[in-house]
Amino acid sequence: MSFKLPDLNYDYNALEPYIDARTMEIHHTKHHGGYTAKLNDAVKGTDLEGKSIEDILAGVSSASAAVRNNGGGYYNHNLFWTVMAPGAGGEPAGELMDAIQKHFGSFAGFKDQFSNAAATRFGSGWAWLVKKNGTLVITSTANQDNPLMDLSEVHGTPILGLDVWEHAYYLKYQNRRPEYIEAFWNVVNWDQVTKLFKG
Ligand code: MN3
Repeated sequence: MSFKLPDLNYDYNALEPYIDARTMEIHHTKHHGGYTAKLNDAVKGTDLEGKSIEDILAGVSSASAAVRNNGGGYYNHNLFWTVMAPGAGGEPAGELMDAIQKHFGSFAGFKDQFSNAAATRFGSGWAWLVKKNGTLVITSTANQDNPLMDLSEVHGTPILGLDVWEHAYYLKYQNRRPEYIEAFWNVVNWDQVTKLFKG
């Protein structure tokens, strides 16, 4: 049993004009594909072989840097592709919206805080909306770390993630990360985020 690069639920051009097809194709096939292959190499022949990615990340502090970086990269992109969809965006409803309003004051307040976490993450990393002990928390991590990792400052279940590595936006937005972040809100798949929130 080895980790497999998942197919996307939509075409590479489906998130245009917000995220361009060329970026999506390279990001999925080369970057995510690379993390997947390197993760398989890194666990091969070790006691991590055959474990779920969640189990590996939960104990990643005692694993190699290759497992941390590529295991994080594998998991993070699996999540990322599913929390975006064509014709999505807008606002969540129901329980998730109630929780967002409760913890962040308003949906606009939540968006501001999340966007700020994404914009101010220095260098490469991710912004996250995390479910933690029945509350919602916004955080960001460096490189391919994530809140499932035992070494993460904020530990919990990520339900929305935004990749702010330059490879995620540079072809279309160059150095304009805030424009990419603003565009992201047009493709957020709130149905999937709600599913993860309830799960
Ligand atoms: Mn990436």
